[in-house]
Amino acid sequence: MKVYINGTIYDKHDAKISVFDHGLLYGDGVFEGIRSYGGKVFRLQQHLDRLWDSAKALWLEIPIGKEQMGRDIYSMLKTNGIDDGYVRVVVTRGCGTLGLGPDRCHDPQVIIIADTIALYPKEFYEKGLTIVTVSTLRNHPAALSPRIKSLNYLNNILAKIEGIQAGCIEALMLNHKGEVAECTGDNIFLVHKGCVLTPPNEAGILEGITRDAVMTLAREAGYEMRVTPLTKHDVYIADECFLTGTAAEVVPVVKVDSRPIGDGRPGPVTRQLMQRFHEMARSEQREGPANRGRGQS
Ligand code: PXG
Repeated sequence: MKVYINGTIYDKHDAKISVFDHGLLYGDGVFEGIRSYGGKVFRLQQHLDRLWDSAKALWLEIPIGKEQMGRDIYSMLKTNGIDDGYVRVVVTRGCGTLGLGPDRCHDPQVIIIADTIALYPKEFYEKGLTIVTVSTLRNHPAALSPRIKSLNYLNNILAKIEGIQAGCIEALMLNHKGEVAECTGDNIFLVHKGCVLTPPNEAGILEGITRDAVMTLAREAGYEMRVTPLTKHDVYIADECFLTGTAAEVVPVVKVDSRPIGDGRPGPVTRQLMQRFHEMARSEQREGPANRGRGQS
């Protein structure tokens, strides 16, 4: 496997970054996790836009343009012979002094890793996940906005640890107001009385690209799609619950905090949207996303 660092291609074992890089010293940098289906990168432009927005929020200038980055992502998929896979793009602040100062760093590192992705076991998609609400609150947006996909994921990792200790693969995080925010690496949706519900950006979440795609699909399928603040109460009384994310795609949740959601099995709306998401990924692979109502959220 080959890895890209600043335009140079290295063998996996030779792809190395300095111990003085502020990405390592401070988690100072940004990243994206992107899927490719049949050799076509899913929602490439949206991922690039989010990466550039995250970097801008951190006063970090990405040393190449979006078009170049897009070409380099495709070329790394080709180099590694991957059609259905996962691309991790990382931009670090680069080397500086041992002090915090981002202004002392002048050599940001752009890393592209194109790999295959280990899917969640099939039974999760058939039987649904069990998750718990954890005590670690999602970052306060005024402290470190969850809209920034930064290399500092400790907030999510602390929540994930709580989830693991409770025997769960995902964990539900609330925000500082006690509202439902998102899971550690996935956005959350509920289905209640035929409406599809998901928390708004103001709840302090990553604006997920899978979430955006699924909101479009829910509207296209004729459901009322409500982007609205949600509480644990809404989760407990929901008919269905599911998560969305680049890694997970669309995955049902059947139990939250030991309470069965609905009848405790993946519901019909969830199954329909899972199906439509796979069709969308396959069709965009052929046609591109141009006519699919992007940006409706
Ligand atoms: N919330 C958070 C906090 C995330 O990190 C999502 C929501 C879903 O966003 P997208 O754009 O992917 O629909 C994420 C994304 C991993 C992994 O290795 C996690 C993500 C993406 C890729 C890989 O666990 N999280």
